[in-house]
Amino acid sequence: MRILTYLRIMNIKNSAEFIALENQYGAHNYHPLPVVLHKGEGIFVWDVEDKKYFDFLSAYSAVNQGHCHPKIIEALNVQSRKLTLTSRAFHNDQLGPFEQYITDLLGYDRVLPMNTGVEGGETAVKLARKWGYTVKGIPSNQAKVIFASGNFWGRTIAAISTSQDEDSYADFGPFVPGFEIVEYNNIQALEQAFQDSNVAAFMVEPIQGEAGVIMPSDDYLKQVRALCTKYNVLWIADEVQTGLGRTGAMLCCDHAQVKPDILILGKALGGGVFPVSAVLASNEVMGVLHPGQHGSTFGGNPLACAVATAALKVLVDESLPQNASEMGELFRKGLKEINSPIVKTVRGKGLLNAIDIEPFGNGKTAYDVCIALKSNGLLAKQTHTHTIRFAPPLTINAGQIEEALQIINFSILEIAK
Ligand code: IF1
Repeated sequence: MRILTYLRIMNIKNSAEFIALENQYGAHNYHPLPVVLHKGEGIFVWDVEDKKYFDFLSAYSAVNQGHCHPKIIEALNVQSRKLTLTSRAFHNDQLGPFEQYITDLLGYDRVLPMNTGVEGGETAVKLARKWGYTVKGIPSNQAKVIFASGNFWGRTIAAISTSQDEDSYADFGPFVPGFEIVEYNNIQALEQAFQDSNVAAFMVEPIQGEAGVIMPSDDYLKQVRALCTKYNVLWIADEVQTGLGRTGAMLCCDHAQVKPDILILGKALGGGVFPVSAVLASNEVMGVLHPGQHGSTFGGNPLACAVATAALKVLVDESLPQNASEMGELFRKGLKEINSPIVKTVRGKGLLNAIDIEPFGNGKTAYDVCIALKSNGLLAKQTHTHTIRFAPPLTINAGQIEEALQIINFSILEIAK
């Protein structure tokens, strides 16, 4: 029976059959676009019928360096033949050099490697609480962490405890206490919340991704920095999505020339290969953790360290933050030239961009635009009903931007008919 099933799977060739398998045997926790991919190279992916697409999602910014970047795959191959996992019960010869490289590159004293982005967030919250008790002097179990409205930082119980999106949190309670929400981009509300001396930290994305590429006012991050310093509150920046070149600087916070106390990275740190996340902080903050108080079986494994080091070096060696900045300008200029009343707004920074679509008279939504884009050879994903995110790999060049703009232009005009 098992062999028969195997043969059946081996014989399956077309997209519809792969989709049917997922529908029958998988959990229905996603609603993907109906495309089945089997190959990726640079900014392109191919479906099982070998149709080629521009990838304008980049696995939610996890593939900033482009699909199967040769240097990252080389690092993966070389290390995977030598040593892949030791656990942190022993040292390995990849962890130290990775830690040195990433802290030097980003200007932090110490790093704590984890795996997924949400584990990075959990780590940051634990660090902040412990710092709150052992350094700031918050009474036991009274620490508060403040989050911005519209935040998204993953799917764990702690992460959904700060969510205001019903799909994310409904029917998953009870939730983690000690969290509070203040309005994003509202500095007065933040200062109000900081009046409570039990506040240990404020966690915020410099640009909110899932919320729809929502950018704060120009001085917001500078003011957040100043307020956190004034009230002795740790500022945690969730740069899981915005970090590592995506917005046209190595970190999105670099645009405002401010440095968070705790920095969370994920996604592109794994070079599009597998999950690697990291939390960076000062000696004072990271120093609150002692052996046995936090960790993970896979965090800091030699394969991850080799891949992450290669992933960072590609960003630096190929000046991808700079390219993202230039290509982003070009791309938004082109989007703004699309001559259609249904494109309501164009916004973004670097290659993290979005457009809002005017609700159609014909009942069509951003999802329908994504379907049209797909049939014309470009993959993008809607967020909420009327927003489409455009975030290609940072290796894209000007000619490819122009070509992609033509597809977007054509698809929007087509669907608005
Ligand atoms: C899903 C969106 C993106 C993140 C920020 C932490 C995490 C994420 C700022 C957690 C993850 C994801 C997860 C993915 C969809 C996705 C997403 F559509 F929800 F909005 F990227 F834009 N902080 N974002 O954006 O990282 O644990 O997943 O590694 O399906 O949940 P993770």
